[in-house]
Amino acid sequence: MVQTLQADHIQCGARVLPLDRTLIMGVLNVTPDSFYDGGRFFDHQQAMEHAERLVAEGADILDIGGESSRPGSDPVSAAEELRRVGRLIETLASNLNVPISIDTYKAETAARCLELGATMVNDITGLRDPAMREVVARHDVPAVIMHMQGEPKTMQQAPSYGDVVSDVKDFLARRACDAAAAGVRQVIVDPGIGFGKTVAHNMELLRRLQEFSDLPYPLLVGVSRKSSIGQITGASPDERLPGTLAATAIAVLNGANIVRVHDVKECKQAVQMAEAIREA
Ligand code: HH2
Repeated sequence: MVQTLQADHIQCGARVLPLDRTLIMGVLNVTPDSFYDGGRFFDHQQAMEHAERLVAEGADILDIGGESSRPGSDPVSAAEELRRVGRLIETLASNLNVPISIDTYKAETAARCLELGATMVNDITGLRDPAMREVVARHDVPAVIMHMQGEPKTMQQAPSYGDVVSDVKDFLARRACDAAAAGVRQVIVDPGIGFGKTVAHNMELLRRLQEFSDLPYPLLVGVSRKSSIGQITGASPDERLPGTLAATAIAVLNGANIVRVHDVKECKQAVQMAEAIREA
């Protein structure tokens, strides 16, 4: 089945998430080096408590990552990634009432996490690996196809586009077709703010986000505490909540269906305001 009209819900295992309002994806990184929460939730108990807090604050989905993709970061093995996130995903999936997404581009990691109870895959390489497409199709879970130019290690060296919006859209449409051809039935697309893009590219994507609405897929946007906010305002990652709220609200106003954020409670209020203004 190829999606032709934008879906009105996503189905994560037995859970159905209607898309009649913006969904909030809470971020939890079990890494020593993520740009904002690196090292904070390396301990299992702290990670559990934070996950519970994000859900209590209104997260509709939890996105669990075991490898940082910040610019300049080094990849880790699937074994190390699984060691970081496996037990946590298993515990969260059986104790929390929201879908768990695994933030990985490795088919081996995704397959194991889906067996442990995750019901969504978030792939920053846009399901580039055919083995990943096969895993997602076999488990019949939604997958986030994100756009990135280059690899995290070098992606910020000289990002360049013809027209950033059409280039990113074309990439997402092509990857979504490849995914559908492999049997993936639910695709979510993401322009990949900060992944192989200058500040100007990121701002143009956010300003022209509405142009993504002619792709027949739900749209996810992650701008939370990212370095563009720092470059514009001079704020450190710890100080970027106000910039995050502004950018997240504008993403919602311009059509984002899902926002990926570290600060669920605060972003939920920003999302509610943006939705109310959009619908007024
Ligand atoms: N951003 C990050 C990681 N994964 N996935 C999607 N779909 N969209 C994003 O914008 C996105 C993502 C980077 O943020 P974070 O996970 O907080 O940092 P790190 O990669 O350093 O762990």
